[in-house]
Amino acid sequence: MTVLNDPATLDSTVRKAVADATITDIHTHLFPPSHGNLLLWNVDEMLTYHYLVAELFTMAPSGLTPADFRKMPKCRQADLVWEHVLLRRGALSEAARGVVTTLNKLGLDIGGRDLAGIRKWFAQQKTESYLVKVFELAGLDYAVMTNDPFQPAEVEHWRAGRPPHELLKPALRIDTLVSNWPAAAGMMTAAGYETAAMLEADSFDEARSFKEARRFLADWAKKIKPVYLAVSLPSDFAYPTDQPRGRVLNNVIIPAARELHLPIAMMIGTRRRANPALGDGGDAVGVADVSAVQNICAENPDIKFLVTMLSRVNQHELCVCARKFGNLHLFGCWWFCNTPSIIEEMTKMRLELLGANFTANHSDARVLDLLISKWSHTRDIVADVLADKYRLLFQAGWHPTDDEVRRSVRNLLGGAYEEFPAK
Ligand code: FIX
Ligand code: ZN
Repeated sequence: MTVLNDPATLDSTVRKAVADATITDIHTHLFPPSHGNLLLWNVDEMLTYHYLVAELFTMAPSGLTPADFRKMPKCRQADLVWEHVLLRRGALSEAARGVVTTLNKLGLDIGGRDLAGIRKWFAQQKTESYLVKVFELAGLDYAVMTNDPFQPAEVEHWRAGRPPHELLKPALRIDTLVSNWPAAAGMMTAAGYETAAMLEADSFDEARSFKEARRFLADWAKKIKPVYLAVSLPSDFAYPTDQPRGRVLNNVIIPAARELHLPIAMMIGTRRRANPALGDGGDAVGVADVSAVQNICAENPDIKFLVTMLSRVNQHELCVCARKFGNLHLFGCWWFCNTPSIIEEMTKMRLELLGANFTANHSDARVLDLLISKWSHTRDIVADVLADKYRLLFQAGWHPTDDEVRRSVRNLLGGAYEEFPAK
């Protein structure tokens, strides 16, 4: 343990601690290689990431429709993004820079703009060893997946009962159960659980359906061993509420979390399908009501909630809310907030209001390779923000030790998340 007695050493120690820190990525959409083509990787997958497809349609030739685009082979889709978003408009968006950073850190000559050569390099990679290489370059110990028991393509892979992958931990995603009961009931019934298609408040059928839905979650938890239950919620999410969503939360999700000793991750603020033609890229953001988070935390003090919100507007109120509830852990700069200016602002504000007791970011990566750029960009911002906070602390008279610095850095990048369930 060394006390850092001069500002220059403190600055370099902070920056090195962030650069060297092992990161735990607590929310992604990645899959193990055993899930076959559900694991997306390579340059064409990066170029057709839905963030970039949405950008393409803000600048594409007017004759190109999303429906025509979807019918094209992936490499043709990637060509269009490459041409319009990167070459013609100069790759200035965060999503475009992500592809550039990733290729550069993989050692490819992106400056040469040789897409054919880059494709050749990817064609030579083998999935398993490439996955390990990407995790090493990004500096991750493991990433948490999004595993949806209501997606038949995913269920099929879990049925095969293959051993877990050491770099990827499961999270049980329950959006359908929470927000589309009729669809969830149909699938649970088909899988042998006695769930009525329509909910009728306080009826015998409802009580039995909820019991069966809890059994469904318990069976899935046993099968995949998730680290948390996860749900995304729209910007009009309210709690408490008599709506079916409120009854499912109170009678299925919260009791299941209690029984299974699992935190509930809530990602709040979507406006799904604002432009359905764009698929995943067609979702938008709305300002949500933080009192829903406050109420759910207050009413369920024994349940741990991991929360992120999509609207920048909600971030300050959410930080204040997290100061009031030890069962609330803030994580990530979600989706449209995962841009340098907003990550910087959110990380500063969270540090000022919460200390090093939140998770600065998650990647949300759907394409494996993008772990590299998403974490490289986040590391740079966290290093700048922390270096400045430590400078001010030093000026105030506190001389941190190198151990203290490393501990705070790790807390922001996965340590606080790992400690949260046991708190
Ligand atoms: O709901 C979610 O988990 C979102 O992160 C995704 O649905 C979204 O499409 C995404 O990829 C955001 O980064
Ligand atoms: Zn996500």
